[in-house]
Amino acid sequence: MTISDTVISAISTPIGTGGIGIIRLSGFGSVDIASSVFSAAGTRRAHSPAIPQKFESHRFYYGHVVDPENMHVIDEAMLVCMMAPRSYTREDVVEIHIHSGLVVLRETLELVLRQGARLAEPGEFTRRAFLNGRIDLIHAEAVIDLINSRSTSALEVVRRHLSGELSELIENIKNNFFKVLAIIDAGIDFPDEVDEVHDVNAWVEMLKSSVLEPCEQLVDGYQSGHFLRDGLVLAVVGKPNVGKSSLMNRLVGKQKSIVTDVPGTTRDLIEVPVTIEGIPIVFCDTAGIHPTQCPIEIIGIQKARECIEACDLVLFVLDTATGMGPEDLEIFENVKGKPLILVFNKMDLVDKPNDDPLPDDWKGRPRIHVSAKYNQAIDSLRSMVIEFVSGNSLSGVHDRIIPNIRQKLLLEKAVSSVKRAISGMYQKIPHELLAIDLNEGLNALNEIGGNVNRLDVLDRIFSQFCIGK
Ligand SMILES: Nc1nc2c(ncn2[C@@H]2O[C@H](COP(=O)(O)OP(=O)(O)O)[C@@H](O)[C@H]2O)c(=O)[nH]1
Ligand SMILES: [Mg+2]
Repeated sequence: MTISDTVISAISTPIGTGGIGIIRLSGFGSVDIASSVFSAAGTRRAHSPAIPQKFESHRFYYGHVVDPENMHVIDEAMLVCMMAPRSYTREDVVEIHIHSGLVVLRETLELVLRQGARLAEPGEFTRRAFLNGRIDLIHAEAVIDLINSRSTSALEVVRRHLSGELSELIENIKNNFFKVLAIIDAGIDFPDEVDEVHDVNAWVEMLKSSVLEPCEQLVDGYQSGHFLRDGLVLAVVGKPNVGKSSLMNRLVGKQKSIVTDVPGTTRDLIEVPVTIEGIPIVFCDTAGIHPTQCPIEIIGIQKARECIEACDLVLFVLDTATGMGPEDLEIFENVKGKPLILVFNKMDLVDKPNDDPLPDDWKGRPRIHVSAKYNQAIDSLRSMVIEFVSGNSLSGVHDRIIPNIRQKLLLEKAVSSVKRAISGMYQKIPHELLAIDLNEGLNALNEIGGNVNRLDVLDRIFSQFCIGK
């Protein structure tokens, strides 16, 4: 059962120096194409390309990649065929393992393309696996995450998705949903036998506990834990010259941002991804926020505001020496809706950090005095960041399923449809109208697992892959 008769091919290993590189082919006819450029050792084919070869499925053959036009040997190789449906794509798949030099890899790929294969698009192998029903969309997305995982905690999350736990959970919720829908449908078809939604409370209870709450828990899982997978985005924010760039450089352990005593040095957003204690964190150094006429700074400040909007945690940097000013108060208005740590920098300039009372709405925020320049209390600040992540998500990462953003949006859609249906039940709206809301919720859940009719959605998902996967 193939979706397409075209054979696709790509280099499936990263380009660079390494022991081996793999060219992968998938589709009906891939064995013939591979066979035309490969000669198994110890056979007479090495001298005559016309002699046919047979390969057993799932068995490695040693031989050479040979250009059939001139019998020129390109490299030593191992070849393995995985015949449909026992393969990654459920189609006939062939892998040719050769040395990983870019030249031999390209030459071999070129040969394969000349023999009739087409260059695979990013994610096309996995897309075929999905379209051939070998994996659902949740699994396909977990493969992307696995490839992109930058930390052990992210990997842990992904493993659970790969093992099908999220798919199972969604299936369960859907089954519960079906039960409720079946009864409501019965109400539509046989209105006399099912005397309306008799016990509204019982139905609401059932919808709440078996559909609404599990969906909401998954949405919560995203809110509090998505940065385990996507990385925590941390914005370093403050007015010019308070030491934001110095602080970021300290935290990431590299001189990534330019530091000078000229206010307005950082004009662009500078993003540095690092992994701290297994957690991926993207530090963003931002332009100092203040009133300015400079057009470059204005763009930088706009980017800083967007970064604040999108980030998970703000380090709001203040100058201990000069104290809090009206500009700081104004910046606070921009960041107060976010989880934040107040970082009083330049503590080296004062004998004793001043303990002036903070404005009321600043109170209760975690705060710390540091010196970015002299590396004082930076480790404590780093611990506060880790603590923030831990408090939010690390506890129980092993028994947590964390959906991705696409899945979360669909879960939210399901939640709001079910809520609408519940309020409709209380208002005793007609069954037909209830069924519309419930069906909408069910469709959203279906879409999570891959019941997606829209090509653009699939294109977007699979384009996140690299070529060769
Ligand atoms: N004394 C002292 N100076 C600092 C400290 N952190 C930064 N600076 C200085 O403050 C100036 C502005 O620093 P920078 O990191 O560029 O600030 P930004 O504009 O907020 O990014 C530079 O001259 C830094 O050397 C600190 O902890 N103590
Ligand atoms: Mg700066």
